[in-house]
Amino acid sequence: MIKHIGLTLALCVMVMGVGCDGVETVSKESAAPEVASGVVITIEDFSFSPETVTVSPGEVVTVVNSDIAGHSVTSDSVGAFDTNIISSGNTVTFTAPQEVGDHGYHCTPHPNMKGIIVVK
Ligand SMILES: [Cu+2]
Repeated sequence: MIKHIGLTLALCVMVMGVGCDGVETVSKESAAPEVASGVVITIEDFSFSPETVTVSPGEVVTVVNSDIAGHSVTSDSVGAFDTNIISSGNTVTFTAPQEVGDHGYHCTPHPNMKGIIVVK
């Protein structure tokens, strides 16, 4: 199940260059896996690096999964943002919330993995 979702996501990113609306990918405009100069969160050794990032409202955040396992960046507040499972070695983007403040997030399969998106 989890592997299947990851594969589907990977295929969508590679083939279509856009997010999969069906699996609730937040970014709808530019999900191309290009590591821009913007904010990048790297996942390694079952943790987010850096754990706290500061962004502008609606800024695109790139997530690079350099770990051996699949992980997600999922807002603690349900529905704010969710990358779904990012397979090992994959890169995705999502759009930060418009709402100013601290937005905690976690990894769905590993709830002990936590981070904060600070929007200001
Ligand atoms: Cu994880």
